[in-house]
Order: sequence, then structure tokens, then C-alpha cells
Amino acid sequence: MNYQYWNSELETMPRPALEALQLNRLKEAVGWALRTSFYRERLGKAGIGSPDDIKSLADLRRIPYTTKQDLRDGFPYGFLSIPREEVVRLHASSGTTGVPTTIYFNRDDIKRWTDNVARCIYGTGCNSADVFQNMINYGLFTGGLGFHAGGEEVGMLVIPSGAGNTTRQFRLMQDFGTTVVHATPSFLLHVEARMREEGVSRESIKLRKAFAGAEPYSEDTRRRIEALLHIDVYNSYGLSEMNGPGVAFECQAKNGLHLWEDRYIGEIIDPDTLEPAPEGETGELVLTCLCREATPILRYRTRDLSSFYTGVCPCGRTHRRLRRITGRTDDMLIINGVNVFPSQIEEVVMSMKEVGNNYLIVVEKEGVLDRLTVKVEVGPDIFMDDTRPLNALRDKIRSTIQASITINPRVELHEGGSLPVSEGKAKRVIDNRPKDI
Ligand code: DLL
Repeated sequence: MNYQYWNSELETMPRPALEALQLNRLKEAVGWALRTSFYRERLGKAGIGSPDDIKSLADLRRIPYTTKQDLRDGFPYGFLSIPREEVVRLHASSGTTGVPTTIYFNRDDIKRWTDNVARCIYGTGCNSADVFQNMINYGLFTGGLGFHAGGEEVGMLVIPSGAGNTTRQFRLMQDFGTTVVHATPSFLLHVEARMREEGVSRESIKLRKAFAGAEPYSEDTRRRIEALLHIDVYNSYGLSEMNGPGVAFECQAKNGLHLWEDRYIGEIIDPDTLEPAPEGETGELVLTCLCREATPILRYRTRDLSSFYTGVCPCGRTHRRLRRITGRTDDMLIINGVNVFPSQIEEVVMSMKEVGNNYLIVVEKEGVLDRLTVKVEVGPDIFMDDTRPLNALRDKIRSTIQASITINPRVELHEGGSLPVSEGKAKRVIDNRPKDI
């Protein structure tokens, strides 16, 4: 196989040189972080008052972890390290109780992020001959604009189709000869199913590759999408706190996701002891961002479970490979690519006085897409045979949840005392989605 590199010097850099680069950039990132009062205090307590206190990569472990809660507590501007006037963009992702975490970028941050995504795209064999349809949400979510910019940087013709609108998606593919798409794996399966339903022949589209990410999926699902659409599917991992997509990506060997170690430092820790996990073992991924000045984040606990492959990749890149994410250490759900914390739903439901004491969140597959149902017990003042107030309440719960998490749930109302009560810790979430589709 002819592997192509966006920046061969950086991507195949010998480990000692790569680690020297990481050390320099870590010092720079610590310098950025020390401009915020949050890190001045946190790092100060750990005896780090200047970038020069970082003498080797081993000193990384002296830096305390940063959590999503820390970012929430700092909302909106607590982690901003540059004057507001120098910020050119913000992105945000959901927080546990409605307070989002916000990431700011200056011009150079956007350039570095774009370069990361371009590196990922180019490494799968794409070039300016490709037509790239970006079938993912644009907006505060990082997937849309992140891939859009990366695709343009590679020189592809980018179609900003966004998510949804399934029929229009394959019309666009037919009209413009789309060769590459980006989507969540569940949306890719949905598009394929709709193409079959509507009798769109494979020959009428030129698709040959897809980038799929933003939600967990199995190797079986990858193979299924590849077989159904006759394309190559590449796994794409990222999170808003680390810019969004472009953090780790599969190369053409499709055997693990290269973590771009010149731009991020990755560690795998035991989530209980917070000590490093033994080499090659599964644990929580902790990431340090070396490439964003406006919102520096050091040793971020991603809550994602993964491990590093040992050994080298046949593609020749020296950046270590992460295994497919196998789960999370918190209760965050990813529903059709959208991150949802059960507490966000609880906050809505429990704020309504018409609602009783118990509720249940059910996630299942409907066709290839995820379906969210919220079952809610009504309070004693609501009578189950009086349909008008029931319908009004159902609509109110549905629209308030949608306003909070952007997903439109199915809402079921139940009589007080009829939903299952668990002894001990309440089980509020039932996730019936198969692990392997
Ligand atoms: O999902 C960024 C992204 C956009 C990645 C487009 C890939 C493609 P967030 O909304 O902040 O950012 O969600 C981040 O999604 O911590 C994981 O739990 C999950 N996730 C992202 N990619 C994958 C993947 C974007 N390939 C959270 N496999 C992360 C499994 C993934 N989980």
C-alpha cells in the first residue's frame, strides 16, 4: 500500500524527536495555562509557577487533572487565556446539567486544528480530486466546521450538507459525484437504508470512503457499513475539549487510531486509583492539548475508555494508536451522535410540579437510529383518564427536554407508583441498544 502523509516529517518523526517536541510544546501550553486564574492556583499548588518548572515529560504527572466539572465551574470565560478581542470562534458541548463547556479559539488555534483534521483526511488517501459531503451538524458542535475546514485545506470540493435531510443527501451525492462523506455511523446506516428503500442504485453514486465518528461503534458495524455501501470506513475520534475532531484517526492500515502526539499528549489511567494503567491495558484516556492557546486544557479526564496498541503501524507513522473507544466511566449517553447526560433530563422532569416522583430513560434502536423515550409518572393531581391535561403535559415535557438536549424524545406518562422502583441505587437509564449491531 502507498501510504500518503500530509506532513511526513511530523507524522513519521522518530520517537525521541517527537518527545522533545512534546516537551517544548508542553512548556508552551503550561505558559498559556498560567495566564488563567484556575491554572495559576491549581498548578501553583503543585509547585508549578512557570513553564521552566516542567523539566521533562515525566513532570506532566505533577500537573493535576482537569475535569468537565472544572470547565463547567469556569463557565463562561474562566478558561480563556487571551484577551476576548483576540478570540475568533467558540464551540460548546453539553454539560451534565445544562451548563455547557465552552472552548475558544484564536486564529492560530483554528489554523492548527484545521491542519490536524486535514492530516487525518489526507492520511486516508483523499486529495483535491475528491468531492466531500459533510453530513454532520454544523453549529456549536465541532464536527461540522472542523471537518469543513479540514476538507477545504486538503483542497477537496466540500459540500456543507449538514446532518439530516436524508433524501437530499443522496441526491447531492448523485448530482455532484460525492466520493467521500463524513457522518455518525448511525446516520450512515440510515442513509444506506433509505437509499435501498427509494431504489437508489449503487452505480448512481461514486462514494468510496466515509469518516465515521462522534459516537461509539463496533468493528462489526464498520464492516457492515463497508459491505453495504462498498466503501472504506475510517474511525474518527475527538472531543470538543480537545478542539473536536482531528484528535485521533485511522490511517489506511485501519488498525487503531493514531493520536497526533505532536498536538496532544495521551495517557491511560486507572479511573479508580488515577494511577497510570499498565502498558497496553484499558483505562481512561487523559489528554493534554498542546495546540490551543485561547483555552489551554491540561490533563483532561475524557471519561472515554481505551488503550494504546503496542508495536508499530505498517503505515510508518510513529504516533501511537488508540483502540476503538469501548465505553465511558461516567453516565453520558450518546444518542445519534448527541451527548446527553441523564441529569439534564432529570432537571427538566423534576422541575415540573405536575410530575410525580419517578421517571425512566429508555434508549433503543429503531431501525438503525437511536430512539429516546422518557417515561414519567404523573403527580397525584393529574388524572389518567383526563386526556386533555395529559396531552398538554406530555407536550410540555417533550418540548422542554428538546430545548435542553436538542433531541426530540418520545414521552410516556404513567400513573404514580407504576414505574419500577429499584431497591438501593435508582436505575434511571435503560440502554437497550445492542453493543454489536
Ligand atoms: O463528538 C467531536 C467529533 C466530531 C468527533 C466529529 C468525531 C467526529 P463531543 O460532542 O465533545 O465531540 O463528544 C465527544 O464523543 O468523549 C466520546 O465519548 C465520543 N466519541 C467521539 N468520537 C468517537 C469515536 C465530538 N470515534 C465524545 N468512537 C467523546 C467512540 C466517540 N466515541
